[in-house]
Amino acid sequence: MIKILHLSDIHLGSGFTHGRLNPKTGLNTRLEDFINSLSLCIDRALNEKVDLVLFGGDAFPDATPPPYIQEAFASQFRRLADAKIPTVLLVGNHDQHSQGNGGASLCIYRTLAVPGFIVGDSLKTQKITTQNGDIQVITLPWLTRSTLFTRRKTDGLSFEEVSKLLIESLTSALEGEIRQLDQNIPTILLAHLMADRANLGAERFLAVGKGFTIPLALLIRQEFDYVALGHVHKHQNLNPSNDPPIIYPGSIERVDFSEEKEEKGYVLLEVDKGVVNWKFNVVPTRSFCTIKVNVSDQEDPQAAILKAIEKKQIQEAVVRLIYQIRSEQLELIDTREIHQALETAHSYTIRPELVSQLSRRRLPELGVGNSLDPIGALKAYLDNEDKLQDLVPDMLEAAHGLLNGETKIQESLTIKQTVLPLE
Ligand SMILES: [Mn+2]
Repeated sequence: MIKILHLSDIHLGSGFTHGRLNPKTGLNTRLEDFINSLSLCIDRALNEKVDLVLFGGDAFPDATPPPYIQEAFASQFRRLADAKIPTVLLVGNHDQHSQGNGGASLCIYRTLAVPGFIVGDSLKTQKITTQNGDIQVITLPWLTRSTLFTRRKTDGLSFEEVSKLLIESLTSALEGEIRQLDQNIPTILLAHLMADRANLGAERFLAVGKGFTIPLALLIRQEFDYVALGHVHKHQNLNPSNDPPIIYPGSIERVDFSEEKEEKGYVLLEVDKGVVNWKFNVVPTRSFCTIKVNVSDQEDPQAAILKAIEKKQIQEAVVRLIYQIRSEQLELIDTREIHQALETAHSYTIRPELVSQLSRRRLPELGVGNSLDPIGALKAYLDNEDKLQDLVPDMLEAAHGLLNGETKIQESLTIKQTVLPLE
């Protein structure tokens, strides 16, 4: 069996706003967190003596990371080169220049001819010899319209038309690769893409512009023993019947709060022609913690906020406190005390949200998609207003009268003057 470590979406150098400067190193603590996670992945590859490492793309937030971040990435991957572990670095959307030209941040590894390193920046089948036998890896980097066509072919076409052309073009190009595969050795497709059944993580906010969605049917091929994906930050297997497994390992660290509840890690797998075993491995990462509390109906909003903070494990976590409050309650808030309560967090933000007194409760019966006649709407309103219960028969009668064009409604209206409470 050939043993492989599959990781993806490193995004080294992102999320600095959630960190702080480490005075000892001069580095942002979130960069240190990301480097730590990456080094745990590389440690595992070395300890397991894997035969191959597959990186699914998105090394950095963009194609031109500052040199010290490039260096941090390189010094981790160098450990694989030193141990003579073949490594494939796939190009993700964040690694490409947004204009499609100018190469990718990872191409330097090919230029330098790092032994055993392959950069996947085009659709190509790579035959790799490992200490436990040969394997073929088809690399499929992030596709843009310029990857598969000349500009003229797509000029004037809508996004949907371009998308359809691209899928057609990709289908035949992939078919071409599949036909020339060696039938006797295991095959892996390594691709950076958005599959049409993927459960989105943060990537939907990070991507610049709209990308192409690839139909799952294109990936479920009996010729593949394992499909190693990158792009979506939430770990998942898109093909639970595992024929083949279609795996997003997800990002190795939390890029933002949308990944608060996700476990982060990498996949270890063993593969042979027609046989595959894989397992997701969790990397311990810094926790993110959202504290959201509505204190607008609290007599002591300060106490309610402090209590909400107390309930959470905020030690060394990246914390965001969001509290909803009425403007006249603001003077009851002692921000100094809240800062103190959050002191043990790694970093935190505080966001008060003003609740307008005029904002009304929303009735689900009156929501979008429900159509009610005026009487139905009035009934729904009255059902939810306890204070008006005594008036219900009169008001309904008056409403019926109004709708029927009657003018004799004076009597019932006079009552309202005295009783209608306005909130
Ligand atoms: Mn991506």
